[in-house]
Amino acid sequence: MAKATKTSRSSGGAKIHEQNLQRGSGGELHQTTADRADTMTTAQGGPVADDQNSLRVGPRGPLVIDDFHFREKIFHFDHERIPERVVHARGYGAHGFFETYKPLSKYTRADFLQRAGEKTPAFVRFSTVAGSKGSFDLARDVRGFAVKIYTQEGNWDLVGNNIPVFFIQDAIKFPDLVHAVKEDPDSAFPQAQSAHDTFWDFISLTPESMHMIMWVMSDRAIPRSFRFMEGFGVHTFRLLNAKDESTFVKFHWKPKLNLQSVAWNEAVKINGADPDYHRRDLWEAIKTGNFPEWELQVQLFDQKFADEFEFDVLDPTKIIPEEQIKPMPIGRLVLNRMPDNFFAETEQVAFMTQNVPPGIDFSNDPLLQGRNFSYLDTQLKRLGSPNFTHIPINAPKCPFAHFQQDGHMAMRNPVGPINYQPNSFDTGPRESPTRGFRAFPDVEAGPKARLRPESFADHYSQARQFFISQTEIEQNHIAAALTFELSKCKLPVIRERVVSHLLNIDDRLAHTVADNLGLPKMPKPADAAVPTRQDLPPSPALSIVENGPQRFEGRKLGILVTDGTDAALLKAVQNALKKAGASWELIAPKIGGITASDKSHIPADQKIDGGPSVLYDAVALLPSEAGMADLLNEATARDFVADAFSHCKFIGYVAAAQPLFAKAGIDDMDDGCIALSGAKDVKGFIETLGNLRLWDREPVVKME
Ligand code: HDE
Repeated sequence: MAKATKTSRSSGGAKIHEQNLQRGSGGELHQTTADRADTMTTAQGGPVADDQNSLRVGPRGPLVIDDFHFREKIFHFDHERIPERVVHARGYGAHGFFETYKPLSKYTRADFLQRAGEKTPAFVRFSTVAGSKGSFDLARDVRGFAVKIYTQEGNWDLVGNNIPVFFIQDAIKFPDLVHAVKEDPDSAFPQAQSAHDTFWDFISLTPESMHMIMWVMSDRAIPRSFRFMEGFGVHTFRLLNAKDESTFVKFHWKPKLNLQSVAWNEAVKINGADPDYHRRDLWEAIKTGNFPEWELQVQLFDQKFADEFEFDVLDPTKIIPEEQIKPMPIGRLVLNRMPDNFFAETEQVAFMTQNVPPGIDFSNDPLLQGRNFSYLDTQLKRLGSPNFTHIPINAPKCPFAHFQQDGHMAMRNPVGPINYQPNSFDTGPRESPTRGFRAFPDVEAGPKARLRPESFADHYSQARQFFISQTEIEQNHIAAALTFELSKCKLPVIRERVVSHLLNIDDRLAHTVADNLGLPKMPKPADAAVPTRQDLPPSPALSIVENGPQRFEGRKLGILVTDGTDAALLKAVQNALKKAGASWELIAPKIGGITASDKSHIPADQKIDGGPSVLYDAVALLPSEAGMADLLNEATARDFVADAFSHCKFIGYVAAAQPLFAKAGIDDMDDGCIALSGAKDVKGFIETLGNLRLWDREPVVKME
């Protein structure tokens, strides 16, 4: 029989006596004999003597049920998860502030928009829509762009996306759309992707989705980073001033660092190399003090414009082109702090379209109205109590007072006997007709029926306008994305039906896709309730390439180094990047780093197979001759260069690196391959990187 012992074993096998344990600075476990102020306790506050061994009968006997510490610990662990969001499950948030540029009193009485320079705390959560919480970041998908601004008149939640239109015109279709795009109920796949039958079946039977489809098949759906994408409130809202006069408004967030997306071939590889690519990007930017920033711009218009506009301003599948109403900047959003705890803040944050301060009101957009109904339910389901507003991330940061009470997890409870009003005791809060929220007193009348307005009937004209607003490169990407997605559909009828819609958008696009799919014969154009307008002019604001940055600021260079790398050149590149507000990573054959030409030891950020070039906006190859000889036979080194070239990236290189191009199958080194013969070449190289890609190379490499 084994003897009972008063000792336990740590994972390293060392014997540790029944005493408090402490971690040393190197992580080693120390034994301490003194009692500590921070003694571990149970959730009830009882001090814990042993957190390593459960209570049992004899050393090899059964556990006993009066081990309340074990029971409580495991019970709590078993309940750590809350339901993930039905949509937008994978997300990442950050704190910051909104700063008002100038008083907007003419249009709104919203308090936080009255004083120039006023800063209001904010929290933002970016997300993908279709994938579950643990899915990868670079799915082809819409990105959520949900902003909570903690105003002195309550929280304003602008729960938007990075695409200004939506798939459907009526909220009642939302469950169908989401069921269709998410994994099939029997197989439970595919995860986080739209390239499958059920999604395209639904889409092909829902012509109102065609405008959105153009956006989702464009590079907008594979952004390089949250920092380089726009955000949109999507719906038309109202602003109401002190006289309750209404102005219609559409909200847009414009990234200070301009727009940038990756290519599909990159996205696929990034998902393998770093599934947390977008999270890491935001984390690193904020942690290194490079605070992402967006300008809030508004498109303002009155009833007269709404009546005269080609489309219905209540239709969420339509935009108002920026060339038609120029967006006006009204403030900026800066993200400057990561949450201390992901669960407490990012997972528990509860956005609701219903959260508007006095001075911001809804329009009758049926999608917005449906959302206003939905978001409260979802929070109750997910957070489990009507008291989810007591959680710090959701609580208003202004004084608040009401008579709501009790319920699960009630943290703020009325004091004293009065929990109603009116009351005779002059106790507790009262309504304020002047300060309080007032809805726009619109006059509504009509038959009570399930209707879709005629003014929502044009499903193709703006889809066409989006397509013709793209550069040729971007148009090719749309055709390639459609081809890729439809090639994953097993049912030929679905492919044909989608092409029949494309015929109503752009003839050349439809034929290219049909040809790429190997469609046996061209289908007839889909029946359209309204013929596609051919007269809508291109809107340059819709192209990413036309609205890209002119500088490398905020971007990252991947620098390949080996033992013997020219230390002076490396320093020059690093200094120039610092000056340009850009960052870099050093990629080396071993993670331990390299010994540079000046014999200095330089640690690496990535071993070469952990730092493929898809993770960087551009690359520099700075190996020594000896280092290159070793790398030449490594597949990862060849891929590093081959991918950078195929993705139209700029490649700086020293003479020693030249053989790698041939090994990577690149015979024709073009203008995007820039020789770095010494520090004098560095300035020009970094300036060129501002173009991000050498688009002229596209026809050669066909990176779509
Ligand atoms: Fe959402 N949406 N949605 N949505 N949505 C949710 O709320 C819903 C729609 C958007 O980071 C859910 O808290 C309906 C459009 C974002 O926490 C849920 C309809 C737009 C987020 C919900 C829509 C959005 C959500 C799931 C059809 C862009 C993530 C979890 C009318 C303007 C917020 C949750 C975050 C989340 C319902 C359509 C944006 C189920 C019924 C259009 C950014 O309530």
